[in-house]
Amino acid sequence: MTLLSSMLSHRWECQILRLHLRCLVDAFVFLDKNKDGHVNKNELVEAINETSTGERSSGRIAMKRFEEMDWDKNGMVNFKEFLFAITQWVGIEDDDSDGDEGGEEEE
Ligand SMILES: [Ca+2]
Ligand SMILES: [Ca+2]
Repeated sequence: MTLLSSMLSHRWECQILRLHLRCLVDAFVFLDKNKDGHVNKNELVEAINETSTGERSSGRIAMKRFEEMDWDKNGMVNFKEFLFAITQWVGIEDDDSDGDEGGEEEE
């Protein structure tokens, strides 16, 4: 019984995760206008123009977001960078665990 319920909840989590992933993939595909697997600034601006109602600030915010996403600063955001940035913003991984032990950075 407990096994079953944990299995069910695990399945449920997978389902949610899959939904999230799907959303993220959809979002990325939406941004990647020429479908080369990277989102550049122009594509981001284009996407913003499509979605926003012509507010100037949204473009600036988008640029800031872009800089945040583009970890290796090559002017393009690939899906990995995109995914990583989203998880950072949403805080999927370690949300406020106190203590400063986790200062590892992989390079
Ligand atoms: Ca592209
Ligand atoms: Ca990049």
